[in-house]
Amino acid sequence: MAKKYNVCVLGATGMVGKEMIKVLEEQDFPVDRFLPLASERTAGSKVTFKGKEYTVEEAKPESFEGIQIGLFSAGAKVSKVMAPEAAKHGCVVIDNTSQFRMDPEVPLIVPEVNPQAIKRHKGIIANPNCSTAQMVLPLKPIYDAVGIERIVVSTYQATSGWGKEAIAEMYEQTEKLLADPKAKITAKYIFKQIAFNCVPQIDSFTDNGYTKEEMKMYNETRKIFEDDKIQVSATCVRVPVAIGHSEAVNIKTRNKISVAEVRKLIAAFPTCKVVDDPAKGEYPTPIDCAGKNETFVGRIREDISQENGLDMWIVSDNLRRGAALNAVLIAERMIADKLI
Ligand code: L14
Repeated sequence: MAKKYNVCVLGATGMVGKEMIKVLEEQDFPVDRFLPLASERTAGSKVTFKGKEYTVEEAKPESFEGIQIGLFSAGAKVSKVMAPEAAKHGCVVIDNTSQFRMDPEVPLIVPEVNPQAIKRHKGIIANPNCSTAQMVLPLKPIYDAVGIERIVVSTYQATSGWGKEAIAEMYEQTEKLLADPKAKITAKYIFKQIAFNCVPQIDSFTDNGYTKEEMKMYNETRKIFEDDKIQVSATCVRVPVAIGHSEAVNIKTRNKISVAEVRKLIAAFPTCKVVDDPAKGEYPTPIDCAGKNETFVGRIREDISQENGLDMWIVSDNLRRGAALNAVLIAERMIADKLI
């Protein structure tokens, strides 16, 4: 009999937490005991796992007794307190918040890209930022084949990244403006009006003029590729899309590679899919990618402005690829590699 594991999902009532539960079911993850946890605010609500209803319990240090795997997505502040507590109880935490990503003691993992780093964990493993995760996937085979010196990326990020309140805000503003184009809009969760607009700010600003989200892409890409020479300049933009982040990515490779070769490499890379047929008008959009596990790549072309330059368009379901699925794939990888 294959081994089964006691698994908790902390943040079980949030968008990513719910997605984690769905992905555990879909992947038929070997769950023995299932424990949904949340902060005090949403504890007591119900979730369903494999047809059975569970009451979400409030996370306390002793909640992790006997739990082997913890998928955390209840915010950085909760992870800061609870992840070390869980680790103390022998629970391996796969943390989806930004709390530990750049901690040198904590591996930052996209399982198809840097699985070798998982074994260095000391109880906590970090899931990267969603925009970074979907970008490094199709870039990995190019990186391995010809090297990448620099990445310039602009993101078009869905409102779900900022939580269910942000999605609701987008629809409310849209309805209000459809009813009355002159309606006064006051932004609440997203920094500016998001309906019929785009907002070049995700997370707060840092001293160098980049936002935290943009600096996450810089720092996390370098950590995942274990390469502090790779240069990354990101502009992260919120767009009125519910699910699915898109990215216009420009790279400069060390050696030359043809577009045909890039298409072949990405198509052969696990969980990546090339949707790229300009003659037929085929390329991925977030609507096509929502609910899917793959990272979709289109618009692959040679950059006419520089030597060894390539442009491409990368789209993925931010709640899945960038969060829930990545976490479950890390756990699966640990089982396959007998690390748990
Ligand atoms: O760092 O699209 O994990 O709002 C994930 C969602 C950052 C913001 C993270 C978004 C967050 C992102």
